[in-house]
Amino acid sequence: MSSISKKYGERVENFSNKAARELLSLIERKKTNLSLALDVTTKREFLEIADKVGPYICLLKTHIDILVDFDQDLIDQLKELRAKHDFLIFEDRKFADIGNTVKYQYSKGIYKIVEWADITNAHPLPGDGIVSGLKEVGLSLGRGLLLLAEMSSKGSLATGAYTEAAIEMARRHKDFVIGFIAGRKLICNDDEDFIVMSPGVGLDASKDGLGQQYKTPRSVIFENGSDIIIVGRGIYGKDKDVATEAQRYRDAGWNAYLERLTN
Ligand code: BMP
Repeated sequence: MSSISKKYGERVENFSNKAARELLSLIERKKTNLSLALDVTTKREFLEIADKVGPYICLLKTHIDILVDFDQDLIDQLKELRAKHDFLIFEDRKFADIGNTVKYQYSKGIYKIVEWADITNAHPLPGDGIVSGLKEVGLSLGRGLLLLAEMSSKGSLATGAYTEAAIEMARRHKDFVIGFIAGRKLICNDDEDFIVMSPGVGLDASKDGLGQQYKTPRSVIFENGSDIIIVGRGIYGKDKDVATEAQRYRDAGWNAYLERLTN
């Protein structure tokens, strides 16, 4: 049976990677395929929103380098929220350099991403070395990697042969590459499984002023067969009650998945 008609929990056995197994189990147990893209720039806002939205998400997606007052205490508190609300952490670092460099960017510097992020991502652009470099530091800690096979922004060059090459790269590193950033299910074979996460999801807007393009949760999960919706400003935009909006996206994402299972 293709993963498209399987329950999240039934797919755990398709993965050897610890982060992938934990994520699929968590989605099944918590009944949410919503990931929050928490793009705010102060520690106070970051922790406040994470605490309010935590109950409704499977994955908290960070851009740790946009925080103006980043410190180790932020990471300690983020880990506490991770345990309190039962979610995993995805640092959307979009690595894009040679293997030797990304290895250090992943594990050293100020952020030491590999120490706290269950999942991170990379552009396949530099070739297989980028995956090998990240794998050297991440795999033994049980981390997982997503490849950016497509992007949600207008005019993205990640299409066609590039997307196909990203799929082939993932196949060569199945122990560490757990899936893709893409707008749709990319592989529908019965015998291989990758987790697809889709950004560019919104219920109220179709675009922002800077090239972002939005689809609805139903279009992404039910029509396109993706697994996780990534939502940012749709949840914490101006005048929004973040917990109410998070529940709205959680319900929309989960109902679209249930609709897919029964069709
Ligand atoms: P928003 O829902 O506010 O548009 O945020 C989308 C988030 O997903 C941002 O953090 C952005 O960096 C990320 N993202 C994206 O929008 N498109 C992509 O193709 C890949 C991304 O990581």
